[in-house]
Amino acid sequence: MSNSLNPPLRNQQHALIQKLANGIERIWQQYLDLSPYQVPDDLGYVEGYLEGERLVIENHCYQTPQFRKLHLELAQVGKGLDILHCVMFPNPAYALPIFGADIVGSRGEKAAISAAIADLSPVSADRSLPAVYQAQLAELPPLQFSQPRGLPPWGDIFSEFCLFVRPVTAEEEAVFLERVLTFLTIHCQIASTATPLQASTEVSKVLAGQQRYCTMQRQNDKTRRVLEKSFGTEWAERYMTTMLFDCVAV
Ligand code: BLA
Repeated sequence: MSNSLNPPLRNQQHALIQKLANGIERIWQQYLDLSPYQVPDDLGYVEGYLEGERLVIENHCYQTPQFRKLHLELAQVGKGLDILHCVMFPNPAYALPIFGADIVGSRGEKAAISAAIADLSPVSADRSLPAVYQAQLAELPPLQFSQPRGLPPWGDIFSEFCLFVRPVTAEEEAVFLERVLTFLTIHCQIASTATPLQASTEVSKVLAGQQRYCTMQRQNDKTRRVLEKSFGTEWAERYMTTMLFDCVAV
């Protein structure tokens, strides 16, 4: 993981983002057999300026036998807005949910996280999680946040365990962090012993579920607008379809 030895962006980001990024990579290394993943040409590290707002994006990608692509992205807009984006795309031969997380926050005097979301999202046709996930997630104690947030219309891809909040104290940030790392640990433990599907009809169903997830995520206008402001419409579309939410054809 040579690029995590010298992470220029990470060290400047909101503390919650730094902690989550480090925690994600630690758990990936602990449970998964990571290999390098070839990021599309020119999309590993990108900077854009278009409307005067500087956007810097740093991508960290890996693959494993169970995961087609592990993607951790750190981004910074202007001087103040920090973003963490993480998605684990399973190899479609494994009937595994999609782990996803997004944190959007500002730094400095008025440091605040406006959105913190994490989920293990189902991809099966009936939109339920595999029984082993359902059982382990249902065991976790329910959490209380003072400012829970409502999902946008495309958010029906998320599970009943989805955490979407505006954490307003250091304690709420810590509770969010801990729960996300618990989701991730459960996921990596289950995935690392999962067996692949044999029937191609089953694999096609998983792909269709992953495709639906990507189609819905690409409808996030808030993400799209940030990318468009610095890189333009075409680039934003390409980035959302090839880097953030790319999907193999069914
Ligand atoms: C919200 N995502 C947002 C917001 C911004 C971004 C600016 C609005 C913050 C707010 O409402 O307070 C921006 N997120 C980005 C950018 C990138 C990014 C620019 O990842 C990448 C360069 N988004 C994801 C993933 C999930 C996700 C994996 O990328 C969930 C697993 C969710 N982000 C998500 C949701 C919202 C959001 C649900 C709120 C959208 C809304 O309220 O309309």
